[in-house]
Amino acid sequence: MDLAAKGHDVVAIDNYSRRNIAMQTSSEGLMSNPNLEQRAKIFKELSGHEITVKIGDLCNYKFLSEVVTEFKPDAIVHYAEQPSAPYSMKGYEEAHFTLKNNLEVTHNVIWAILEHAPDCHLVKLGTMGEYGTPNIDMEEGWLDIEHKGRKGRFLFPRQAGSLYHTTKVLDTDLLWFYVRTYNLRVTDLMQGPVYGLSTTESDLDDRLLPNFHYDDIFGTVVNRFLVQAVAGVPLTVYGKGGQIRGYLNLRDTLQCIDLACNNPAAKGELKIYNQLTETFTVNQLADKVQAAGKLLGIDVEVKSIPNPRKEPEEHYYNPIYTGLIDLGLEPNYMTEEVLGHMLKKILKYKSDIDNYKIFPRVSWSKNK
Ligand code: USQ
Repeated sequence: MDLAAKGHDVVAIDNYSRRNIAMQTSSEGLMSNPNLEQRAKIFKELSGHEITVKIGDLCNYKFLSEVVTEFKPDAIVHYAEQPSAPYSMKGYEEAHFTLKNNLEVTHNVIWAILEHAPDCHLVKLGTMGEYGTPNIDMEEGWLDIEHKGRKGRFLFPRQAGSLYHTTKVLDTDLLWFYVRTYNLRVTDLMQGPVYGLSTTESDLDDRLLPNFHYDDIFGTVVNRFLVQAVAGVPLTVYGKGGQIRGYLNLRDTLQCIDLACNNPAAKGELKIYNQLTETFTVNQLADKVQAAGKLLGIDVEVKSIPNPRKEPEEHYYNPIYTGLIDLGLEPNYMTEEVLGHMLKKILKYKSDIDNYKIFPRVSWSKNK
């Protein structure tokens, strides 16, 4: 919707994979969303902008080839992956699906570009989680190394903390291989956990709201904490709560996609940006949500629970994230006002909150 509103011709492809997984795992979002075709229709009625919708699976190379051949895109924004770390750690079936789906889709997108739209720029959603939590500064994708008196430039070392994050590491390797071998043009966005529940376009009508998850499978931590605050459930800090990540507002993800599309990589170039606007520990997030709640008269409790994940709970974390700012990103920071605005919106849907979805149902250690 954001790209269409900016005057681009947009085709949106979906196979409802996340909706299906959400249904199978009782992880549906707080607000029920009409399907993509209905949303495109609502958006057209309200804004006048047309979005072409294709329902199909990008693992089906024939389907993808037909869309790319017909549309001849200047850019493909590739979000078509199973995005949940907990889901990928649930058991064999979930791990296998995540690995197969994420790599196959990425490989198919690469080949559809090579065969049918060789000048097309691929904007690929990666994740900050590819780097893990190294004890050195996280550069934007690349690291200059001096070894035994010689120098070289390499992909920054990656050591992910879930199978989902590992598929993104494998994606990066695939992309880099095809970039240097077949002159593909790629921008890989290393995104941190996103929070937020509205954008300029979704503000037109609640039926255009993004999928707002607060469950342990698809919900990211800030969204989860805000719903927990409204539900009167103590905020679920995993372990010591010293885990640091780089966060960004949903609105800023749209800016980043726009900036990436408008500043395409050259042929044979892999651009990598660290996509975050500020870093916090989980404890700091809990404090922020507590403070925002207080302003609205909501008494928010915080409680550490055993960490279902295998991750360092106290660690060094210093990502570099100047690339997108240099291109013009204007961050929307996690202020009390922003969190308060979200809380007010969630309050409207308070009676729909299902506490069963809140507590962790997947452990990194016991389901393998
Ligand atoms: N956490 C809690 N309590 C909760 C939920 C999470 O303490 O109730 C902690 C987690 O243990 C973790 C941190 O908060 O240390 C962030 O967790 P998250 O669930 O918000 O994010 P994560 O699982 O890492 O994944 C999300 C997206 C994923 C994206 C990633 C960016 O689901 O698609 O790739 O954020 S990053 O984390 O930088 O890898």
